[in-house]
Amino acid sequence: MITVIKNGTVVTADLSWKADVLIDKGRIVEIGDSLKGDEQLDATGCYVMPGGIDPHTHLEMPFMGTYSSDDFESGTRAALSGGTTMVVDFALPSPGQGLLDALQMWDNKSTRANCDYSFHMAVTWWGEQVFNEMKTVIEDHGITTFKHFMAYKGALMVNDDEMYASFKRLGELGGIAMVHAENGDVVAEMCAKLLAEGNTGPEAHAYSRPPQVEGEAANRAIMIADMTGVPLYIVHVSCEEAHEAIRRARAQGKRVWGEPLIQHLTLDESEYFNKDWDHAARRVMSPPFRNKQHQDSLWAGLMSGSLSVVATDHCAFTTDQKRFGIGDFTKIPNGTGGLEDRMPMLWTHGVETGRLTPEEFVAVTSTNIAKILNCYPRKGAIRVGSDADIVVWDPAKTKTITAATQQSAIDYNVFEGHTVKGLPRFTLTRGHVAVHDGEIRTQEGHGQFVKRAPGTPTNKALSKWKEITNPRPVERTGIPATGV
Ligand code: DUC
Ligand code: ZN
Ligand code: ZN
Ligand code: ZN
Repeated sequence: MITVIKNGTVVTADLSWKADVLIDKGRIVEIGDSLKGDEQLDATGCYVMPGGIDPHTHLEMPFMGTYSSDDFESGTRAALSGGTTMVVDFALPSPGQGLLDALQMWDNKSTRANCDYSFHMAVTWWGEQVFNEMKTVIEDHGITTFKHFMAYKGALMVNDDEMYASFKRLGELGGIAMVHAENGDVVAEMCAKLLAEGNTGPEAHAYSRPPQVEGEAANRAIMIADMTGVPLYIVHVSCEEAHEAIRRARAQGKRVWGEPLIQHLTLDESEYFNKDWDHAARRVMSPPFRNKQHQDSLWAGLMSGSLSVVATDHCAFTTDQKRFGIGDFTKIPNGTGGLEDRMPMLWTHGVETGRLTPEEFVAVTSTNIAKILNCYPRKGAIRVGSDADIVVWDPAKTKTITAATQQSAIDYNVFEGHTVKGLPRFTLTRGHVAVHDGEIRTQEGHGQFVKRAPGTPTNKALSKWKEITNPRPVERTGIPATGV
């Protein structure tokens, strides 16, 4: 069956023009005027854009004594409902577990996906097995991006020696290093002090992770990436301190990308104060929500290009799961959802406000991500030959976000009560119409794994460190005898 999207305006990261789009066997086969197909989707008044790619999700992830509650089925259904057609989830070995073993677990879970997906790998410990398996993961499995937790001490955190060794290996293999940038040692100290002083509520989570711990870690990771020649992607950039480090690095020619989340762009720290316990705990995530100045910094980063993409870090826990932390904020599972709302919230607060053009919206929600992760133009493009992962976006459609009608499996929504303008009329995943004018028609298991090749970007612009990495002993005479 040949599908045609008629009468819309195609919007890519470069330009917009009126055209019909013809789809056959899951791919875009023609873009032009007056095209005909067996199935016709009316895009009058709509933008025809590359489907969103969420580069950062945690579906059915074992974490903080429980599992995140959206799995690959509900998570990708939520994604498609909101115009996102690909997710990139983190395969997370527990410390001591092999990378390939963890990958097998993620392969098993992901068979239920409704849309295409890829994986990043997490490096939660370091040793010969990880060193060896990295090569297999990159070259045989097409997973080229490896995240390092600089926080979660005693659990997922890696130390600087481990991070240095891992970055070096990734640099040699053509991979990309990613970091969760927070100084885990300092966070652990602050948590212990806050608890000892009787600060047990969810607001103490925010006190325990100030912007400085994020800025410090971002700077440290940038320097280690520079020394090892590996490109660096910093996840969930939430504050000016981390953004400043990224701006400076990029201005110096370093290959560093920053990823803010839709939550940090639109919600602020007031969510933790003067609210009931459940309200605040449901918004506990790391890094925490910040004040308006930090939000302004993140928006400025998207507008100027110093921040490259927008993600969700979708990691959804129910209210009952959040209540594990009553009496001790350090036991509240960290994480918030956003997969269904990222595109409408960014359109509403970005494009409707005039901060972003529709083309820039496409860049930060899709095209830039596909390019950085090396799956462009199969993904992130409206182009002949590309996968027909498409969202037909109705800029006039509005709704008020509520958990009552969401696809996510949890019992609340951090954007509850927010009105959005700009929503999908149709979402297509490899040609299959998964959202049809508000009706969800997803197919469990339709999603396929997207393999990615290593090697395109490098972080080798600077030469200074290389001089130091070629150490030569100094020829000397007159060395004093030892032991005298
Ligand atoms: N932060 C969260 O809030 N949840 C999952 C992991 C993370 O880094
Ligand atoms: Zn993180
Ligand atoms: Zn995350
Ligand atoms: Zn179909």
